[in-house]
Amino acid sequence: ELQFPERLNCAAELLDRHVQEGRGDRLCVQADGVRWTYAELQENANRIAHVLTRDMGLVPGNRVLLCGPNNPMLVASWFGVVKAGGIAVAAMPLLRAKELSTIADIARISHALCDEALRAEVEGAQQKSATLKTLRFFNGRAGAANAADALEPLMAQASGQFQTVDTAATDTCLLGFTSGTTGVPKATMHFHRDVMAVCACWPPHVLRADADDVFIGSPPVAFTFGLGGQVLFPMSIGASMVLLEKAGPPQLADGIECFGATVVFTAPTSYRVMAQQGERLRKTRLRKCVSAGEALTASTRALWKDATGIEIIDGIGSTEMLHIFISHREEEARPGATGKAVPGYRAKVVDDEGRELPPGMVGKLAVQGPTGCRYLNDSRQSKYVSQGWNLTGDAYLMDADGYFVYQARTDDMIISAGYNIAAPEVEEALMQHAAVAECAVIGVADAERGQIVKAFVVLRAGHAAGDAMARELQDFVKSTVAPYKYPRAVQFVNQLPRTATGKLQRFRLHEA
Ligand code: 3SK
Repeated sequence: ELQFPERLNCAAELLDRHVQEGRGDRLCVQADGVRWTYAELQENANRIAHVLTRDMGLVPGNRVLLCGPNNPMLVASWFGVVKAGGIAVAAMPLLRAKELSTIADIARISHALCDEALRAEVEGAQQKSATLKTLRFFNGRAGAANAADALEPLMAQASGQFQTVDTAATDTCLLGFTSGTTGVPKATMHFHRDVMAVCACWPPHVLRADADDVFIGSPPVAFTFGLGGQVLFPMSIGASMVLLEKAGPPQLADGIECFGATVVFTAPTSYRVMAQQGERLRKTRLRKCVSAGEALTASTRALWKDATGIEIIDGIGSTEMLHIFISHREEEARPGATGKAVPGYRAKVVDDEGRELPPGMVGKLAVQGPTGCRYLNDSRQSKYVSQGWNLTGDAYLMDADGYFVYQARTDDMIISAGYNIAAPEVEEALMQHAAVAECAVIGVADAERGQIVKAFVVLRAGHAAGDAMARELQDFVKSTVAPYKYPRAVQFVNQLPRTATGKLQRFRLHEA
């Protein structure tokens, strides 16, 4: 059982503590043209905290929109807000004005610190929002840097010393928005103590990085996978982070090499593409590779291991739980399984009534631990938390050794003529075909079978869509998995609908 003092500010723990304990000159943040020590990040965060309280009228408990690609000023702003006792609400950098104003109104956001690159969308959001009033922009180039609402000139007039606000361990410090795979965004509240709890569970027990590690990754800091993996976890051990504004597979591979990164956080899709650069990556300092955000198939795990020699550390987390709750150490990897409950968490598979199912049976994943779902004013809370357990929306089975094996999202289980068919299993089968670049499988209504399996397929260059290819893929699936699972309908598409975090939006395929 984790114990935290009643008074706790996670920014004091993750940032101030290093400076106070003599580690201020250790490298903390790297990005293109930037190298900040812990003391420099603290000084920037302190100046921002002054601007927020002195110039922008922030009082503890106010919610602050943070908007920008992953860069040092975004991270300094996050710490500035939390040091000032505010609540950080980081938004995905690709969101448009309408989506930002929805978030602002759901979370009653009053202030915003945003990258100049996103000015138009943020100003558009302010016009639509009932609550968002006070904006400042950072990273303005040339003329914009002198604008009246530019952050840096105000920071230059502020002290680099700031007494971090004394907060309760149970005060909210961040609101994480779910990425909207189902449409309407939900805000999840997390306390200072939750931030420290996720730093105390998965990183020391599973990741086992050390202070000399250099963390890098692709998820935006606005996604709690990215916030934890690229900011909170390195800082909890005095290690350093590399922030990439663009982190597609080519930039991520370049970043790993150029910055000497040793720990990477990204999603399976990115590992599949980067595997083509295995020879080059074998010559870098990379030693730990974490995958989450979508299910890691056994074939992607094997592809990466063959290419780089590194066993991926798989995991599943959720914005509701803040970070990863099922995972495994690299030496305990079991291809096809996500792993076991992370120390500190408990997990089980339950039926529709919440009764625990025996090993081998597919049901709903239920999780309990030091973090959990607290939706802000949302009736969906009672759907996510039932009998004290968080129901993540994933269908899993637990094997006899306690490994959890992903089946599908609970809404991705296709029931066709009485057969339970997990969409990801059919996707994995299709992905083995040389012509398939990407695919997604859903169930669609069918008068005869209740539902049939339908595949949306993006073909690799050089392969032609058409009936002959559809038949070839159907026969191929029949030859690799139980024939009843084959896609009776195949639609060829140019791309699949994904959220800004790269998650497949299946509900949009149902509309296609
Ligand atoms: O597995 C995920 O998608 C996830 C979501 C939020 C935070 C962390 C993780 C790994």
